[in-house]
Amino acid sequence: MASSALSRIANLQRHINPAGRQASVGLVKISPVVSEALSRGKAVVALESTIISHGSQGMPYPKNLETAKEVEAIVRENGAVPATIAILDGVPCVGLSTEELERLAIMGMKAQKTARRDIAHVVATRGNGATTVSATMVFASMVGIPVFVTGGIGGVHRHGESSKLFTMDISSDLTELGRTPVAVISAGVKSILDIPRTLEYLETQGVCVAAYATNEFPAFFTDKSGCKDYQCKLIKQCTNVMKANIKFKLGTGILIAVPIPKEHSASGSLIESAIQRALEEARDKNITGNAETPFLLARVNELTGGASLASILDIALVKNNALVGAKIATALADLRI
Ligand code: PSU
Ligand code: MN
Repeated sequence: MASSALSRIANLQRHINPAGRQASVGLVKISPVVSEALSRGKAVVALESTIISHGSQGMPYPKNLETAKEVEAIVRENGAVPATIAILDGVPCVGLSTEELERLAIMGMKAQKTARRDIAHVVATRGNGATTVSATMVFASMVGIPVFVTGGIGGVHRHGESSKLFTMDISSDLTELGRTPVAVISAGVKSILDIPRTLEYLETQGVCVAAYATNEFPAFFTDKSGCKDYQCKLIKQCTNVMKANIKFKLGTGILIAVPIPKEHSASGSLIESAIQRALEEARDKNITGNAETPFLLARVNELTGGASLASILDIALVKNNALVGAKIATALADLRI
C-alpha cells in the first residue's frame, strides 16, 4: 500500500479509535471494501472465524462456507459491510475475500483456534488462526470497528469453583469484554456453561450487559436463563448505550444478548431439555473437568437425533444476530460519533 494511503488510514483510525491504536497499520491487512467503508464512516460489522472452522457442532465443509457467506449477505442486506476476521499465513486479516473465506472453510479444524493469548504465537509462526470472540475483538478494536456479531460467547464453565477440581476454566471472551470497547451481539451463553457465574464475572469486569427486546439474559437455545438484565427494547437504545460508553471512554466492551426468535423456540426447548438431562447424567456418572463439555455435546446430539438439530439452530441464531447487529451498526454510523 502506498505510504500516503497508509497515513490516511492511520489518521482515520486515530479518529475512529482515539485509543491510539493506529499502530495497527501495516500489521493488519484490511480488505479494500472494509477499508473504504471505514474511511467513509460507513457501518461495518466484524465477524469471527472460529464459527467457520471449529463451529461448536463441527460444521463440515462446504456447509461452513455456505453459512459464512449467508451471514455476510445478511449483514450487507441490512446496510453494513461484513468484516470476517482471521489470521492467514501469520497476517491478521480484517475482511476476507471469497478465496480467503473458502481457504479457511476448507482448513476447518486445521486452523488454530485463536484466542487473545494465541495471537502472538500464530503470527510468529506464520500460522493460520481462526479467531474466537476475544481475538476478533482485539482486531476489530484495533482497526476501529465498534460492532461485532457472533453466535454464543464463551463463559464460566460449570464446577470451575469446586474445591476438588478448581479448573478455573473461564473463557478469555469475558476478560476481553472487560478491556476492549467493542459491542458484541450474541444469543447469550449456552446453558452447558454456568450462566449466573458468567454474568457475575462480567459484572466484575465492568461489562455492560443488555438484553435486546427482553429483560432476561437469554441462554442461547431458550430466551430464559433465570437472570434478569438491562433491557434495550429498540435498536436506538442499543446505540444510546454504545454512545454513552464511547463518550465516557469507559474502555469496556458491551454485551448485547439477542433472544432466540419465536419460530425456533420449540426446537430450542427440545435441545434445552436434552442439555438438562445430559447435565444430570454427567453429575450421576461423575464426568467433570475437560471431559464434561465433549460428553455433554455428544449426549445432546444423541438425545436430539444426531448433530443436525443443534447445528441448524446454531446457524439460525448467528443469522438472527447478524440481522440485529447490522441494524445496530447502521444506526450507530448514522449518529456519526
Ligand atoms: N460458544 C458457542 N459456539 C462457539 C463458541 C462459543 O456456542 O463456536 C466459540 C467462540 O469462538 C468463542 C469460543 O469465543 O468458542 C470460546 O472458547 P473458550 O471457551 O475456549 O474460550
Ligand atoms: Mn476455556
